[in-house]
Amino acid sequence: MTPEEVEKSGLLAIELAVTPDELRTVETDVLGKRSALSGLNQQLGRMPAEERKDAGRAINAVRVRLTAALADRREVLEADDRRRRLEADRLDLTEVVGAVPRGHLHLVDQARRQLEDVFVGMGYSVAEGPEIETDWHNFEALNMPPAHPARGMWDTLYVKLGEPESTLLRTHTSPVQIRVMTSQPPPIYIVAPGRAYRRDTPDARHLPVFHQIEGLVVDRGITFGDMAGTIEAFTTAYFGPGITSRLRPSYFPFTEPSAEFEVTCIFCEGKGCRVCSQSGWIELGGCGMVDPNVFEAVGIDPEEWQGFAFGFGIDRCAMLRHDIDDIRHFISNDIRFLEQF
Ligand code: 2NL
Repeated sequence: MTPEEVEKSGLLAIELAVTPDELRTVETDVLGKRSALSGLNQQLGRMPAEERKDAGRAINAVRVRLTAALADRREVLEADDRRRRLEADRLDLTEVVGAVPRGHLHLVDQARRQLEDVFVGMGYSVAEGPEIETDWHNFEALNMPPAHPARGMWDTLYVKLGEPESTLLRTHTSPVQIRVMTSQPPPIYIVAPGRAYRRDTPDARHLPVFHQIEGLVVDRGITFGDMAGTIEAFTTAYFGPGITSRLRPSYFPFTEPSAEFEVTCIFCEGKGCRVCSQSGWIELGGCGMVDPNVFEAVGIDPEEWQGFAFGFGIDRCAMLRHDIDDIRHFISNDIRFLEQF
């Protein structure tokens, strides 16, 4: 083979290699010890001296060009190879995977927070206390001595601890207010939201565990009018404009005078319907001026301080606002119900 032929076939082989691996084999074939090029070099020795120089230069030039061609081809093939690997490894960051599904607060907790917000907006603080209580905090301090007939208003769940019937699950959140009054001086503006317990058989309107929020104000010169205005303000803030409140006389051992408060029926907006028995009003909770006996029990002078208190069910509030017909939905753990709110 002539140097030109060696070059031509070498360049062709280089061009035909399609991977860096193949090119390495071609390199050995084209430039290695057993290559045609090396063969030409070996022939040099048998040449006449005057031809040897030119022939040697020609062979060397072929080696230089083949080496350059190999380097060029290697660069192209390695770039190709890199691009293919990157393409295969690429993370598609544009892929839409959707939001991670998140839960949310139970409707009763949402209602509790909204009610807290309404009262905090009126300058109240939120107070908390234990759910297991003493008879004194739950009953006696609230003007219900042992054997008082009013205790029959609550079906109490007792805890087997200490003297019989001395420890119980609180039947309302009033003991929280008793604790606040025995631990800090007036003026007091608080709401006490939380769980309360009664020995009830579950039905559409009752559960043995329910949620209550009670409010307590103790200050100088507090009147029944302040109470009515506070209840009116909270009703409109929570249920919306157009919903107002009214009071009707009632009885509680811990308030005197006492009242029940009602709100405009949210289903018929006061026109009268089946839900409100055509009255246009729905009963929500109770309220009244703190009985002087309660103040005496906690060591507050009823001549100097006056106050009002009120209480209502958080569950019932949420049921009214969202048209829920059975309190047991709240604890049935049916995700289809819970997800609606
Ligand atoms: C109702 C009625 C009421 C109170 C709760 C109260 C608390 C203290 C002193 C006096 Cl420490 N009163 N709380 C007063 C009147 C009514 O709740 O129907 N709740 C669901």
